[in-house]
Amino acid sequence: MGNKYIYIYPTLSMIGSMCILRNMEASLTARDRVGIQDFVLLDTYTSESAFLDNLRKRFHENLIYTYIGTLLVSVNPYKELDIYSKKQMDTYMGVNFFELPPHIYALADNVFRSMQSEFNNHFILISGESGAGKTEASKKILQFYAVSCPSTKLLNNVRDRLLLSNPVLEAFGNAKTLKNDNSSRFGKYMDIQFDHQGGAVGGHILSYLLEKSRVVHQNHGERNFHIFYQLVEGGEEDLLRWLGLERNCQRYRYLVQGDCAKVRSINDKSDWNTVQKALSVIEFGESDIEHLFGIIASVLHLGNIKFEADVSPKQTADNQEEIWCYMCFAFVVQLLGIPTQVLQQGLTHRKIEAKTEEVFSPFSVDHAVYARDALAKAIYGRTFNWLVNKINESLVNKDSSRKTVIGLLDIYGFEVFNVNSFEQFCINYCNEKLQQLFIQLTLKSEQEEYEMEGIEWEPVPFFNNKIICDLVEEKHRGIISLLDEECLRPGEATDLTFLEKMEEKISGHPHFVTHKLADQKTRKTLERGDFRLLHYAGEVTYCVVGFLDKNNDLLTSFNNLHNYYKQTTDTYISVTPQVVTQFKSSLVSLTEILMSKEPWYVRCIKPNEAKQPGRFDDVLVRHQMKYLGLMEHLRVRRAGFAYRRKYEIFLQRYKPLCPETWPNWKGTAAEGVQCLIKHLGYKPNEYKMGRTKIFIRHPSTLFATEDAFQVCKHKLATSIQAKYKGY
Ligand code: AD9
Ligand code: MG
Repeated sequence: MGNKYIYIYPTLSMIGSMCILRNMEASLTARDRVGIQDFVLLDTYTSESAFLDNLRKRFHENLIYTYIGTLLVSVNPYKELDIYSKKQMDTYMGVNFFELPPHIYALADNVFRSMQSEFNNHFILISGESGAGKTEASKKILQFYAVSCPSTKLLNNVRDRLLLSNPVLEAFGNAKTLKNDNSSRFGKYMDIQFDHQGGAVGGHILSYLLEKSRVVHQNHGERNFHIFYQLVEGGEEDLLRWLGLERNCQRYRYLVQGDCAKVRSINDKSDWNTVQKALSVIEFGESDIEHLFGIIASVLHLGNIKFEADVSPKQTADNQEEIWCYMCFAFVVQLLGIPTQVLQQGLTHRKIEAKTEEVFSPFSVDHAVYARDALAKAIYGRTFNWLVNKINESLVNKDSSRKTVIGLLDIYGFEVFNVNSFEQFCINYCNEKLQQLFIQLTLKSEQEEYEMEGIEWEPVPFFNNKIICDLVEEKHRGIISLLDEECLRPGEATDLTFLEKMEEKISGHPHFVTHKLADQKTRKTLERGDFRLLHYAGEVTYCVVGFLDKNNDLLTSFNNLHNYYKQTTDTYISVTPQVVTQFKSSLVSLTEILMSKEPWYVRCIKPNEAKQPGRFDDVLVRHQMKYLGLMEHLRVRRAGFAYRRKYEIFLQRYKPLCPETWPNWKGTAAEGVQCLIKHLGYKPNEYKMGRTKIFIRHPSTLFATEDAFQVCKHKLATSIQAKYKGY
């Protein structure tokens, strides 16, 4: 049995032989059916239609993931796929990125191994519009780390807290919107800290601009934050009694504005149980939990307080409705621990500080409602911040040894509704900033890679959305500055004066449209109180009503309310007031945090607006491909070379194709690759040898090599079988 394994060493020219052709045809047919798993290898890579075809083909085969190099494109399947099991995780652990079909686990694993080998910090930016699957993707990544990282009792503790912070934050920060039944109404950046051995030893969460206005108002078909419904539906009898709540969402004004307290895809009762378990694991003591829900209940009670024209609440109630209102008021007093007198006056009067005395002037009914809602929003917003801090405390790693981190960024996606307000303005501005970061980092890193490897490249033209970021945030001239200026003129400025100011200062900007210019720039008319921004992801018309109020910290305009806020000893809500326009600076610091780390991207795509499986809307997807910059990213990746791989990895895979490199190559990996490709007959203009990597210009060269490898592998397996048959 001294025979060597019998198989051929094919060269590229031999690929024309019938046998290999048949194999190529087989793999081409497969490629035809399931598409190509890396867009970089598309022959017609500049064609949007080819890109779309590939994405659609794969989607219909339940292949929701596709690469553009190391960027992962994910299409929301809107159904459970059997691809997230422990077995699947094991399959992807420690395997080279391109060896298995594209998967979010492959990306997670690759990031983890890069961090381990380079001992540096990384982040994964997950983007896409509302409902595209960002939050699900970030959970899948976290779950992968939870399973794949080393485990000890101590580490399991951290792992459980990291995982369970999700249901808690989602309960308090997510809500059903028209776009998504579990829409994130806050931005989240989470650092997972790893020790030298790769164990997850801690974490930290930064939250961004919670959409507080949802607490008091929801559009038709939308809900308040999940936690309110969970409490009313799932809270234990004793707890509800103590909080003075009825088990009926219809009884609470803040829960029924959108007229859809019940949602088919959501089980509030079982979600309540999940949140309770999670809170106990994240070290929330009993008194913390009681207090937390005391505040949540007080918000519900606040919403039911009504006001009459004589403004001050009456001392006696004469019908069921009024009794109910009085009870709610009494529960707010009790649960928040604010004296009756202070709360009553705070909700109904403005305090005017005269020289020697304090004068209280009564609010109109509208004003009182406004003050009530302002208080509810402020309480909820501060409670949310407290919750994030509390989770962070439980994730702190006390060991001071050096750690590396993987950051996960899951921020609300680009949003366009029929009516768009300040919230959408902030969310869409945030998405502009992230797109800007993506542009800087992808172009920068690509350029750096070519430079580092000593390879010449041609820059690719692309739309740089910096112009829109500047329009929003530029000092003195930008929309945020103009808004801030108006907010500093209380009594004089209104939403309309803000609009006029924008018309005066920025109407010449190519991405800004007011009703005067609507026909010329976008050929669509606008209402008087609207302005339109031409975002990188599409046009959005904003209704200016409420911009000033929402940008101000509402509570400060009611100074006596503000004062008792400060008076209250309740540590859960007496945190320094936060101004909404701080968002801008928090985004700037987020950008700095991210710029210091190695970037990875998941681009999520929503296949249809109906949230249904199996439906792939070409127009909708094409639009997302465009604004997510996928074609541009692909062009940049392909600008010079379709494929690049470290010498070691390339050699390891393809060395059976050459007698000199198989089974072992004695020289350096670069020399081995040189020898291998010479044998395969690569032409000089088809490839470049960088310092650490080989760069291949056209995908067809790589396909041919890969197909040859498959034939070779098959022959090798057959010859081994033949060998052992002899025994
Ligand atoms: V928003 O900007 O927070 O409004 P996301 O986060 O992009 O949005 P999310 O991850 O919440 O969207 O996904 C929306 C819904 O799509 C989920 O609730 C799931 O029902 C569905 N989804 C998303 N990704 C997957 C998946 N990989 N497998 C199955 C999925 N269903
Ligand atoms: Mg989300």
